Amino acid sequence: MVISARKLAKMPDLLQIGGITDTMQERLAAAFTIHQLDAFDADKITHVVTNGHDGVNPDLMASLTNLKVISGYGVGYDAVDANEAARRGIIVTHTPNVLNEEVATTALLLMLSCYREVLRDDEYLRSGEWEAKGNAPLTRSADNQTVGILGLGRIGQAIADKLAPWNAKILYHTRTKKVLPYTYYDDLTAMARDCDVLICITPGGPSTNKIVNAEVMEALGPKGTLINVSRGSVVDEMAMIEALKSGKLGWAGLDVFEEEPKVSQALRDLPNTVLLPHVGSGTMETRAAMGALVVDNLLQNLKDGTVISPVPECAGL
Ligand code: A2R
Repeated sequence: MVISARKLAKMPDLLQIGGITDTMQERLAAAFTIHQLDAFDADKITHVVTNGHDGVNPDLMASLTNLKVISGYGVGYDAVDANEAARRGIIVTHTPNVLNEEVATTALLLMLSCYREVLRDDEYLRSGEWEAKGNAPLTRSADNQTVGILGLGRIGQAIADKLAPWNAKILYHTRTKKVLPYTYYDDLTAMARDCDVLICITPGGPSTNKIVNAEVMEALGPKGTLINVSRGSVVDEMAMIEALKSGKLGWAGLDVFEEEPKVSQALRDLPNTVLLPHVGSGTMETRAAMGALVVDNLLQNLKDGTVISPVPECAGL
């Protein structure tokens, strides 16, 4: 199809921050003129596509005087100041729900890998130790554990559901008690003391910054397992490394880190960790669903000024 220069000139201007998939690119290119960060006219940009890691920094947001929508690829939006966006009349969107099951699977994958020492035993076989030394050392059973979930929202509830076949007893800590058949703790340290596994799945940002601190990790204890599939900022990483080194904390399964993609050598050197490169939602199926929602939000906004999945701060716009 030949698109006339006149039609191209009329297409609204979209600023792309970070990578997008080919399918997203194709759908967006049919409706927008797409600009990259190294060459764009700030006054022309009406829409932005970004991701949970890059977001939109405050200076950039302030410079985009005609911005209407920031469409984010991911459920977490702590890299965008959503309150400031709402104040400026900019709608921020994200991709809730479509990734619940995948991130929950990642949490289970990390928990089971810690309990059953999957990495150690894989290495035991590959290195020839099985043949040389005989059977691998025994591991711990992941059945019948008490699991504390920090943040029992959409994903937290999917994690609780997925734990049912392991006969887990579910505890949770949130700021407000939910109407759910699980045991509520208004104190995170008290919950950590009472559980075998602590799974973090709150949003990032100031209210959760380092709430999993040394005290919480010591309460979880030498036999305890910490799983983080939320944001690196939720856990005090230095304190975690010390606790894992000294044996005050037993194991950690981590998908997120304080300074991604940099991961401290100290953490990499620890044998009692399972580390993933932030792939909680990273399957082809789930990323396709997230990408579709990112584009649908932008296209719907072009059509009628609304969006499908605004973040709560922008829901009234
Ligand atoms: O505190 P509440 O009652 O608003 O419950 C929310 C909880 N939460 C917190 N819990 C303890 N201390 C806090 N400061 C705090 N802030 C929020 O986290 C709620 O139960 C949960 C968040 O649930 P949703 O909003 O449904 O988020 P979703 O889709 O489960 O995703 C959670 C996060 C994302 O923001 C990404 O950072 C990550 O998972 O992928």
